[in-house]
Amino acid sequence: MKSLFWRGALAAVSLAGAATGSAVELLTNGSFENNHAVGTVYNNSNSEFEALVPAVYAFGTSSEVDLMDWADTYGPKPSSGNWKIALHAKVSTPDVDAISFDLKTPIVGGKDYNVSFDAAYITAYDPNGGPIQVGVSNNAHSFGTLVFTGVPTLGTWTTLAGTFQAPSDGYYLTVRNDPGVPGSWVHLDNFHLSVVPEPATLAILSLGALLTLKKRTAK
Ligand SMILES: [Ca+2]
Ligand SMILES: [Ca+2]
Repeated sequence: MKSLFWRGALAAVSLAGAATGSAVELLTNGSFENNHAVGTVYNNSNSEFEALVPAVYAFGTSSEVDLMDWADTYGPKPSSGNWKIALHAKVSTPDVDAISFDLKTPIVGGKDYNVSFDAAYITAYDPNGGPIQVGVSNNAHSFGTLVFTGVPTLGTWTTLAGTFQAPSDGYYLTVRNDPGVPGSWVHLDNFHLSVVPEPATLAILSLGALLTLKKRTAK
């Protein structure tokens, strides 16, 4: 009985380890490293951007997404790898840039997800540093439902991260400037999305059940 107990306990502990271990990345090109550019290309139209960066789409009405490499002198160097992007909320119109990411597996409504990315805003041309909004969508070219908002810092990277419960199933994670804050040039890199691991408490509960079982059998 003892060996069976310890085998069960070990299984429960390894289950807990699996639950709290490294999360599976759902984005295929969240750092923009997979692209066909040879150097910085500013102000790509949505279709130009999509031709340059596989598995990432563009659909904002600003339609001028910047793809920048390590040699670019605006803002901080890419926070991951050699490439970053920048999204622009125009100064005098409500036009914003927007992108969406392909997912390895679709988002499942009701499940909890962790999202994180690095953001910095630059005042070279625009005064503001408006928030960046993240959504879940079934359409690569529409924002879908807002699930997270993060506020960038001036000139240096800050990691913006949060957890959200998916409002519905979704095939794309979407990103845009907050349309309510015009005049913002926000640099972005290092996007990650993963399912929040099942609570380790499940494993702890099963360990507790085994301990109770052991007490009973010991009597
Ligand atoms: Ca990158
Ligand atoms: Ca631009």
